[in-house]
Amino acid sequence: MINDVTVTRAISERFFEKFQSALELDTAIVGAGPSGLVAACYLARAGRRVAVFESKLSTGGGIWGGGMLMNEIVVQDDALEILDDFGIVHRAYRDGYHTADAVHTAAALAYRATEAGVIVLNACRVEDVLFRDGRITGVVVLWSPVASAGLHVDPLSIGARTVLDATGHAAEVAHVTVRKLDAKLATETGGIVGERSMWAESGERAVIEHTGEIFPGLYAAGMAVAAIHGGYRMGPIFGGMLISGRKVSEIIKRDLDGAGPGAAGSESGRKAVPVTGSGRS
Ligand code: 48H
Repeated sequence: MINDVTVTRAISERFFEKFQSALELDTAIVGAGPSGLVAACYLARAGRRVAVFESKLSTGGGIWGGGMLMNEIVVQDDALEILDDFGIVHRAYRDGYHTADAVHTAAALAYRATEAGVIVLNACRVEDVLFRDGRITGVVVLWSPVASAGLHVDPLSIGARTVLDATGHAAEVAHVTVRKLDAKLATETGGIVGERSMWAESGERAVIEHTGEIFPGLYAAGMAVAAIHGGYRMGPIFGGMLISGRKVSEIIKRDLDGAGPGAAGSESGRKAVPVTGSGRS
């Protein structure tokens, strides 16, 4: 016999267990695209407490549609070990080029990340950051349907020792950090340089190279890196996104352990210039 109220009780109790365990994190990841899910999975496998906040209902970001809605993705040699690590089936195409089914890839990334213990809060939009003593110390969230309905509802705060902007082309966390805190980022100009046109070879290289901390406590991976640092776009080749996700997980792990230049929880400012004032976010 099924009791309808028990179903409601089960969902609400289990959901709030999950939500409560996401209130104080080692890493808050904004965006459940390929770079965010790969970073989340490796951090969780290394024992870190990680949650991913995704404004859409589905995870996977830009993977599902492959290129122009042809649902295959291309991956280069360097990223094959990540595909293998996630159990993603791939096929050799020509020298150095491999393909994978986009739906299978999106599903496998979400499966492996959640299997590793990553909490995913979907339909949950990050609209602001927490800022204390010169560092980003968390994110401010609101349910996406509430945000898009324009309801006057206050958001809630999530504490995190490190925050990852994996929001893709929009680089939303970096934008809010610059806009609201007058922050100087660790970029060539100190601001958000803006994404350039299509040039896959250069774009992939630059995304991987510039993946890392952009402001104390705030890191960027994936397409957000191209937007922040002024890299070229690369179309539906996804190796750079996966490698960028893995690279940022290594950097964050090092910083959480206190071994890196931007040691999480410390006040070191790395290349970024801390904003003045005591914080107003
Ligand atoms: C919560 C948010 C918010 C927010 C956005 O776009 P993505 O797939 O990101 P990446 O960087 O992992 O992968 C990029 C890739 O998909 C791509 O677009 C490529 C390779 N393009 C090349 C080209 O030339 O165009 O995923 C980002 C995710 C999405 O699911 C968004 O919904 C989500 O972030 N998101 N989630 N709060 N404020 N903003």
